[in-house]
Amino acid sequence: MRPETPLLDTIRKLEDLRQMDDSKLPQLADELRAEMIDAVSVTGGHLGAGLGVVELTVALHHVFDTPHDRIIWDVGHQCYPHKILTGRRDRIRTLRQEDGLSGFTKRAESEYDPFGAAHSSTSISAGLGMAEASRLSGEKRNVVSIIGDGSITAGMAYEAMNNAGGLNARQIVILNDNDMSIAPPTGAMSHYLARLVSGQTYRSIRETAKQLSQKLPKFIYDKARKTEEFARGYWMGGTMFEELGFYYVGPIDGHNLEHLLPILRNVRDSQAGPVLVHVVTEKGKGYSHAEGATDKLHAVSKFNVVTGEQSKSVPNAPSYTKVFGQSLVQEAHDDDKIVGISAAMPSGTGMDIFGEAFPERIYDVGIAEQHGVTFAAGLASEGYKPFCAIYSTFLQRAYDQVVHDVSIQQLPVRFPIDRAGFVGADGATHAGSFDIAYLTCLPGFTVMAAADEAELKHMVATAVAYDEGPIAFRYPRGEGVGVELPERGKALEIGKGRIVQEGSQIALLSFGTRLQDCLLAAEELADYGLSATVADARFAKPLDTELITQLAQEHEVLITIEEGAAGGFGAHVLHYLAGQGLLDNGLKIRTLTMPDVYVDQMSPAAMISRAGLDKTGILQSVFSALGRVEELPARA
Ligand SMILES: Cc1ncc(C[n+]2csc(CCOP(=O)(O)OP(=O)(O)O)c2C)c(N)n1
Repeated sequence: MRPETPLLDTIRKLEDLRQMDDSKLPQLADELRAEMIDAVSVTGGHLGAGLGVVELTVALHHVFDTPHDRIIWDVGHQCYPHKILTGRRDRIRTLRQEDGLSGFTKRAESEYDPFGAAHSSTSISAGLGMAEASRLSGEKRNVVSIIGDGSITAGMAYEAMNNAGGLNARQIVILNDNDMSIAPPTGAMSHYLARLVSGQTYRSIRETAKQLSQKLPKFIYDKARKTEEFARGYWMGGTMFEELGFYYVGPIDGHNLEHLLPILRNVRDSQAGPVLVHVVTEKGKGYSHAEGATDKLHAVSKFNVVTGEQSKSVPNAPSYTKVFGQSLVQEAHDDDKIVGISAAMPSGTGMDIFGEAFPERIYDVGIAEQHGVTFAAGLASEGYKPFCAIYSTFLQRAYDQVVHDVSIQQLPVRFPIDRAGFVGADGATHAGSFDIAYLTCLPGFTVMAAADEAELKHMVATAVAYDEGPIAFRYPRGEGVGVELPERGKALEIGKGRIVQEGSQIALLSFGTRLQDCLLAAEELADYGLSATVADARFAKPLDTELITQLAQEHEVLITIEEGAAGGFGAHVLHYLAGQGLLDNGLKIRTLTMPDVYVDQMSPAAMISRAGLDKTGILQSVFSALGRVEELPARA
């Protein structure tokens, strides 16, 4: 007997999926799940979330007329099954690779991705905009936003629901409740959802259909009867979603297509105002190694599908994240005013290390960066020393809180900024590009960058000791450079850099971890007979003006280098030099920064090299400043 063609292979376009009989969809879902596991095993990436929405993805594309109907995945980290079904199966093993598919939804990649994401909790707002656009233009379409129980902890989701309820917008929200964020979810909302799922107030199946027919304005009775036959979905009155003006349907089993399909059809055909379908799923569903893991394999490196074993690179040095967490624990033993704040990223920020040592002094506020920053400001106003640990990219969301609640009041909130600089496979949405620029423009803000892990330790100590105003210190993703760590960090003098190597003609002034490449470049410059001074600025604000003046006056060429967007450290150095007239004597100066483009996913090393922020890039700018660029060998 010939083996049957897998159903997944028969789907050339979405129309094939739409024509498929409902009875075949569970098998299709199984194949889709296997395909996704296999793909991620060779690329690495987000695994658990996608596995949890396989059936939901199949059901949505079967029921809705995408891309005319809009499907918006919140965060977008769960969209791999969606990518496989929407014409990207042949490229799915290029996920998160250079020139490959993005690990998130992306408008430029496919018409089936109507809205790009990667930062969370935007889907209801974007969906509402699309729903209103469709009402205004008269072009009738369904708009479905899928948001997780973690992502719905963010204020923005409620701002959107408040607006949608007020407008009585024709919008569908699917709450994908897997009782997990990256870490187990925290906060009252999570308890509330748990009560909805496990509460005693479920109504009977018959009542469910009856109530649906009462609540949905254009309820389709036949389909409701099917719902009654197939679905164990329930209707409950009085949820907070209803108070916000949504029709609430659920909770229903998000892995059971016999439940999902009739309810989605019903909602599609009978909807008038906003509807929220509460779907219960399991993160990591269908892959035992994910189901059994405490983090449900949220994100993985390449792995062996059979054993679940992930490939590990042998670290040469501890990660910056770990050095930060351990240093803070050391400091906190001596200072009981230190408290830690994380916005749903305890392990990513090293705050889990602090939390283990001081469970009473750690706050995981959920995906709520804005609240986290103002909450920290409140703590600081009462004399506490909050370390508000938020990645560079996610701190963007709390910018007004940083300015208005922290900076203007000069409150001593400490900002450890992890993932500062290029981050690699997560691409432009996750790059820590802007923090230097957006913090150094704020009056009275102290901004540091660690050149290596020992410096990071000193910066933690500096932040503990500094109580006069807000202070931030940035450090990159990944492991340190392998320098010896001091027993204990020592507070640095505010606004003072250091000369690492003395020279006479060329000055390389680094802010952050690019210092290592400056040292390599200086070594090579010596081969060309050029003597280089290498300095570590440590502070982008306040600037070490004495050091900068000296470098400008005593060298022919001055190069600044930072792993951040233009408008940051180099811009401030230039501004200072210009203001002092120190550019008037023919100083040759170059400011090396990230390029003025959003850099898509590739390895961090490739990003740095393309940006010209590696040794070769530094050499090239030195020689171009000297007008001797032809002396350099071309970049390999
Ligand atoms: C603004 C913002 N903060 C933090 C993150 C990091 N992050 C990515 S996924 C995630 C958890 C999302 O949980 P949930 O919405 O429940 O989705 P699940 O992964 O459980 O499917 C977090 C905190 C983010 N993407 N955006």
